[in-house]
Amino acid sequence: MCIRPLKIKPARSNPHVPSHVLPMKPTITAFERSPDGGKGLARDTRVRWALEEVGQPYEVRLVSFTAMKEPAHLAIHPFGQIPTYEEGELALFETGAIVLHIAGRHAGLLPVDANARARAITWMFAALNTMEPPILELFTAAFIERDKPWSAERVPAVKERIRDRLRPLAARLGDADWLDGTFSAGDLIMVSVLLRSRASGLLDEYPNLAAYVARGEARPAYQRAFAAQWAVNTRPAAG
Ligand code: GTB
Repeated sequence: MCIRPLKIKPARSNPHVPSHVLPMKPTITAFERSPDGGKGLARDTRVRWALEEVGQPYEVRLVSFTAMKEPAHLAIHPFGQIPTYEEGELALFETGAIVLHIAGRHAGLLPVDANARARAITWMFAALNTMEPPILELFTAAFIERDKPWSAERVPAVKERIRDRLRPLAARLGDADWLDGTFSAGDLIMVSVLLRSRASGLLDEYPNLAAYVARGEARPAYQRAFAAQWAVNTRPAAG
């Protein structure tokens, strides 16, 4: 049987490809094996999610912890981390910048109204600058430094600092579905950041935030992003 290569029409003339799809597929990097075994907590998931929300196909280059610290990767990511984003001549790192770039290039993640757009971007910054630091601090205190003598004393204090952030966020969200009207890149980053706090049990202390995160996870685009990283992280090890 002769299998002919599938000819894909350029995005503009193919009625099945949205007109905002980029002519060149962007490539992101992700862990060859995430330490979380596919729970979706590594930060490539939020970039995959953004790309899925806007219907932009993408390629993934998997990198090992060793490769991340080598010159080829350091040329793209000065801190030797994942994820990165390459699109033609453009190479980006930092998930906030990457998601903002995707949201700027495509419809669907930022409102058209200038003020609403600015507010959505504000929520992205709030997630990354105000919510994420204490959540990461807990990970450091409870896991990375769990054998240190200060860990037991430090964990409750850090948990309290997280509550100090979750409480006002829960109050602001109230019974709304999303932080400022319709779902935006602000919600995408916020949900992604809050997911990292779920294992601690703190998120469940704020039922509206737990429901907010569940709403984010239930979005078909999130499901596709999660499934894609799950497939990578649960595939059999190469023999
Ligand atoms: N501020 C940067 C961004 O938002 O892009 C942070 C990027 C970052 O921390 N990348 C991590 C990384 O490359 C992966 S996501 N680490 C390797 C290194 O620094 O050498 C962080 C992460 C890792 C593991 C889990 N986990 O196993 O649950 C969750 C999140």
